[in-house]
Amino acid sequence: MEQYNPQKIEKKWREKWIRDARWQVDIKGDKKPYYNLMMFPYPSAEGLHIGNLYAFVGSDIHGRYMRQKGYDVFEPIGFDAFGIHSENFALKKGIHPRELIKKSTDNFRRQLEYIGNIYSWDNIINTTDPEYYKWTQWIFLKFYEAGLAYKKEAPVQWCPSCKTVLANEQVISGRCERCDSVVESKNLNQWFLKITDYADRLLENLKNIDWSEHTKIAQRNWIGKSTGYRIKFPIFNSQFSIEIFTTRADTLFGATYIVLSPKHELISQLPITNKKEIETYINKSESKKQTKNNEKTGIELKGISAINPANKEEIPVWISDYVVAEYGTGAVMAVPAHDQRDFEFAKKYGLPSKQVICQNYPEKICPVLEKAYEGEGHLVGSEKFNGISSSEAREKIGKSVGGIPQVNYHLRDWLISRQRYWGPPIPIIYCDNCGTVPVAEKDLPVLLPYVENFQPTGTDKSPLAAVEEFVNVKCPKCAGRAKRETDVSDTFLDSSWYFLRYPSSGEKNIAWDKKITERWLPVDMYIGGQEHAVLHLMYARFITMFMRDQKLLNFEEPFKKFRAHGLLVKEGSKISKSKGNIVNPDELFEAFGADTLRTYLMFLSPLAEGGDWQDEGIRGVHRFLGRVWGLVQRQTTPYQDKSSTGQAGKQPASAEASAGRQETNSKQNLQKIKHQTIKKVTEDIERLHYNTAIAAMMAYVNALYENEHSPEDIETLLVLLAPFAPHITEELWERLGQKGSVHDAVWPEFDAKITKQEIITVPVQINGKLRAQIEVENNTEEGRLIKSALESERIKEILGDKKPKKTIAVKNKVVNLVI
Ligand code: ANZ
Ligand code: ZN
Repeated sequence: MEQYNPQKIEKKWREKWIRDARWQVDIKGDKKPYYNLMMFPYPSAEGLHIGNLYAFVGSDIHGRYMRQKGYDVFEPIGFDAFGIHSENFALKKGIHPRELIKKSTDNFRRQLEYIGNIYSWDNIINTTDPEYYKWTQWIFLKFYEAGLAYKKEAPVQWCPSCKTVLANEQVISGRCERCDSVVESKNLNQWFLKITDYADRLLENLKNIDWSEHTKIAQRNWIGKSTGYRIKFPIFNSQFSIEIFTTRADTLFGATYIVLSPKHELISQLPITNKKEIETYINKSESKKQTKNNEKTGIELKGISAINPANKEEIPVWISDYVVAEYGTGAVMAVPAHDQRDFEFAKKYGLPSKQVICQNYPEKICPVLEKAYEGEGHLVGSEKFNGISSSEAREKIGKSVGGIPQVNYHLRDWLISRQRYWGPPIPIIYCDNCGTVPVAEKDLPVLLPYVENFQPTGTDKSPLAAVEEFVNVKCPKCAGRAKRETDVSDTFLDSSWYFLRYPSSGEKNIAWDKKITERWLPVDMYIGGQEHAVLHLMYARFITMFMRDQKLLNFEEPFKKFRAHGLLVKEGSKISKSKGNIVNPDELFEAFGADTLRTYLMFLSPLAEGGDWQDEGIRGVHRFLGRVWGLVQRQTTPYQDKSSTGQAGKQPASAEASAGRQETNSKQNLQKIKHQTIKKVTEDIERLHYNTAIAAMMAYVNALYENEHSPEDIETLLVLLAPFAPHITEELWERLGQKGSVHDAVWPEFDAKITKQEIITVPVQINGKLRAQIEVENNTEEGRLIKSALESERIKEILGDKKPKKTIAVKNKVVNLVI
């Protein structure tokens, strides 16, 4: 019998599929468009990470399934090739990023072709291609024209070793994600996009999109809407007052001191008596590196006091860097009894605390607090508000002191400028006469010049600032001497709109074609990493909403459905070079073939949970595909051959009399298993539980070996398995003499009458005595049997709170409990 040789058959189909542009959709003509998107990779020089493949295959199986369900599935791929990853790597290797990227993308493409996904290769994009970043710059201009792109001085996180500004997510516990240096704070002039204008819409729309719940929660938290009051605390004996923002106006009577951010502008104006000390503290806190240590420090502003507007008491004023300058009003009223940060601060500096919320009110005995009580309750120590519930008191107290209702968001404007080389230049020109002038659309792209020296300068200027031919330009307005902006935009901008470009990737004169976009977008299914739950997905939603407002799109949510996949790890730890546990896809293609790799990756666990790679495990899946191969071999080779394999089909002569009956039984049994398999595989693919879908197909293959079967029974298997193992199934389909392709075969339906589970009765014994009967589905697993037994009312009654010492179950027969 011919052995399963994945290298041979995969090569044959791979080459044919590339030659025929097999998976290319007809962008302008397809009738049942389905846009299946996966997060595009950053093409690293090391080649595709096995974790990329995990995600891509997970997405591809969904795409292939939808294809077999009759949709025209558009599954594009591209390269997110600008940015600091590529640039830093280029610096390390001393190779220009442009050369490096060329090599990396070629290698990536080769590997991506190997894996056998249904990519529409004609629509490939690369963010470093001027044909692409021309439109990234155009998007910036749209924001600029709308007044939503602006420049301001802002404190940024600065890595002294990478000599660059870092985005928040590049800072892990105060250190640079890449080089582990302690991050510093620095004031630089930066470009921002005004995403905060969209905060409420970004929040509200979450209700109407079908996304993984934890992704929505992450978005909600990032937006961080909070409602409260702005309340003024007059400074005793002066014309000044300090305005604070609080979400807990109900605790106003418990405010025992005020804390300002060290950057608060009032500090310099107040009649403070310890100015020197204060200055020292402020300087220290400004230069202080952000460290993991979050011990709060502070200092009192001597010579002044504030008046609590609720009870007119005089209270001290402090400064501390636990109060963020950019949030609320940059000042807080401290309520140590009901806010843990204030509690710790008060304890450290011996400041007073007063309890005003009591959690067990009617008794009127409030427990002494060992830490802040942050929950709800009823008011005490609050004069005429005593006894009111805390939720009700917020508004009553807030209003009584003239507080102004205020909604705040934690969301900040999006900082998009980078003082680096490897990105699209921001299309702005500075003219002495005309000021800031945007580059005209017809002059796009502003090409990124090829420079030998792309090293970061270590100053607040990008390497582009040293390129005279780039910097010096004529002003588009007055034709006078002017200079270009030398910052480039961040990669998050590149990736915030790539899905809009894919279907229109061939369009020269427009970012996206209206008709094409209406046909394919919004994206039907987006699968990607949970690590992008916040920034990338938020930015993509923002861009889409903005473009809708510009009347350039007719929808405002880009991704109808989003599912986060889990991480692939190896024996429990992250797969990384530094851990020395790299899994090299090329070696696996070589040893087992793409089909085995695909199926094994998906066999590990449900896609959302991520998987734990075990080197040994892949062999089992390889054997499974070998068995599928063997089935067709038996089918297509003459009868005598079959018996020599010693498998089904062999009939001992003495059993001839009962053979007929057995055969019908066997056939009925197989039909049932077949329909159950169709049902299981279909439902599991829909919820991305590919692992159990594969397990069901394994069981079905066993059943095919054990039971009399027809060629159609094998065909069903091939159609179900096709999304997982596209090459072997295509080969076997052909060998079964089928016309056409297994990938065009319609997804099978199951017969609900056949799949219906039979209910049986199983006795439950306690210490060997029959005590109850439970009704369960035929073939219920042992674990489930025991669970059902323990849940039965009768057994619960007998056991009381006793726990059985031992539980034994025999499938379809009996449950035994020993107490
Ligand atoms: C008094 C109080 C009493 C507070 C209490 C909480 C509990 P969110 O939900 O994040 O909006 N706060 C206000 N501005 C701040 C700033 N610039 N830096 C640090 N903290 C600030 O939180 C709002 C709460 O955080 C506010 O309500 C304020 O403390 C604090 F029992 O006011 B609260
Ligand atoms: Zn000018």
